[in-house]
Amino acid sequence: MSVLREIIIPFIIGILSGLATLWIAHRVMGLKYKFVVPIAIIVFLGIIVILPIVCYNNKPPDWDVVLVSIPAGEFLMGSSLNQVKAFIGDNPNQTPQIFDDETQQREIYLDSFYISKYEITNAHYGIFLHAKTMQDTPMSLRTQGFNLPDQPVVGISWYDAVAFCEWLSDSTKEKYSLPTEAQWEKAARGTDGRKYPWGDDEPDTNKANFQYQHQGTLLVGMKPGGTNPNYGTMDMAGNAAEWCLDSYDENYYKTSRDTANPRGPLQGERKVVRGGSWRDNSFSLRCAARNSFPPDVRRDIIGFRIVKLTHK
Ligand SMILES: [Ca+2]
Repeated sequence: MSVLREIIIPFIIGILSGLATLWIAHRVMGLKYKFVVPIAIIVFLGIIVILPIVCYNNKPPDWDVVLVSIPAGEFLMGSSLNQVKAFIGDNPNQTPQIFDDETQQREIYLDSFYISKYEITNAHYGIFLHAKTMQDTPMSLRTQGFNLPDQPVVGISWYDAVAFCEWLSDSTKEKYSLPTEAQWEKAARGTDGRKYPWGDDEPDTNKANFQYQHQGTLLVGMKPGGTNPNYGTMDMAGNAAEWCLDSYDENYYKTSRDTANPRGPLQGERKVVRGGSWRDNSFSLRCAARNSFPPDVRRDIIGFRIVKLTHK
């Protein structure tokens, strides 16, 4: 909250407007004080209440989030059994069961949408905090090593991320949201069911911030080798893991019959988190890998990105 612009400036303008009203009504129009004073008070109160709402709260933010377009059409969602066999290979630590929630693979249609090219940053979240004074300051804005403006915001709950999208929608009169699990997966892997955003090669230091390569997040967009070549999305693998809109159901990929714009279960104790983080190994960075957390947790590994819907 800005005391200057939401209290002091409206107060000064209110006083001046009230005095001007008093002077015009009494000296110019010749009205008696018993009529003029209540009018001046009403003008003063109206200014200090209405001015912050009209001039500030509904003002679209100074917004620089880069959005990329994801065209309408089908994509391969989930992992096929052949892919799972290939993933396991000769690794004795991996069994088919650990891939259970991401099989089976199916073709899914999505309407077109926009998604943020990068994770939402501390700078973006700071604009939101400035407007929404009841929101808690997240861990990444309080902690050295995480608090640069262009690092992703982390340490925010699913509810915080949803509140951010609702505020942005109100401010811009556009429809913003967290990505559904299907939107996130298509934006990460394109249409051909690849393993990682860039293809099937294993991640390295040019492609992703992962597996404690750094002791925290990096500025967004620092891993050009990890760019999705179809859409230009970056950091879909690693850096901050990302909240999705959907509730998590471990059987959803097996049981769902939705083949167009799936939304996941409406109820659930956990929300989907995708993409892996700076702490995770390559297993969690795969585009089809599914993770989940209770919606109220705030972890230093979880941030989010946003989608803008092209239809209301
Ligand atoms: Ca990420």
